Amino acid sequence: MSRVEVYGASHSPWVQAVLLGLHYKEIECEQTPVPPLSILFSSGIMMPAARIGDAPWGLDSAQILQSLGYESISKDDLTRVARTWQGVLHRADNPWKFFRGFSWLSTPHPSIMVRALRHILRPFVTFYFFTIIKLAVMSRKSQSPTSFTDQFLHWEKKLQHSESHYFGGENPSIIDLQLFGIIQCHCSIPYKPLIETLQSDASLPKYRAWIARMQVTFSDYPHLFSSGYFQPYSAQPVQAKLWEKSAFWAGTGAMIAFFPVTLMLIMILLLRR
Ligand SMILES: N[C@@H](CCC(=O)N[C@@H](CS)C(=O)NCC(=O)O)C(=O)O
Repeated sequence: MSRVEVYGASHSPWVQAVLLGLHYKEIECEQTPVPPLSILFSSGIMMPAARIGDAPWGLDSAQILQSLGYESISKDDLTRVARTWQGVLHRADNPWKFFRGFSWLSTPHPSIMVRALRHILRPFVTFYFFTIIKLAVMSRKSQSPTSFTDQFLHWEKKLQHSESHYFGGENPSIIDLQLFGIIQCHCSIPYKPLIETLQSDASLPKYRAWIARMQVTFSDYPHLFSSGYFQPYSAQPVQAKLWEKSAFWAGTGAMIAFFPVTLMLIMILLLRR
């Protein structure tokens, strides 16, 4: 396989789906948490984006996974997967937890200068996502569901009528990768009531068993945030080093100090969406 580059942070469910898909197929990738300029000008902050060899950057996790060899899934399945994402909006309830969660993300790269620059710039992406999540919560469109269980029941029922290991049969499909990506997103900045629903709600036994199977399959995957919340428990992803976190907070401080500029850039990106 040619060189694969992925832009995106592992807090995003859709970036997770791509990283999980690459990991399952044992394809190495170079991941960057800040958008390369060519992406910033064409599609803004939208993640994931991926480039395989010399092909242009591609957007959309399902499309990217298809270009990696996964079979396409129906529109209906895509919509039903996306419904399990609703509670994720709670991640911005507590701004401190939100920013701290982003500060923990490590961004592997052999060059210390590149790593430092990424950590200094990453707070901008964090501010951007904080803003769009807050806007989504405010615009009643993406209201949080009253019950956190309902969004998973469709998939629970599917598992009750299936003997297979995965939704995809013998191998994970795009459905497995996206659903499990959403679980990783829930666990990366946990909203306690939601995680507790997934961990212990009596109507989701099969879904939990599927999570456990996925955890075994992806036991050596480096972005497994769910490992601390579901069986079989294992270590959480490696956090950024202290100096890297400090660079992140220095970048955050600079963006607060120049808040009018930060806000103007966020507005420009929001308006061209
Ligand atoms: N259907 C897309 C969804 C991608 C998406 O919504 N990404 C979010 C991050 S989780 C994003 O980058 N949003 C930025 C924006 O809307 O400007 C996929 O599967 O890749």
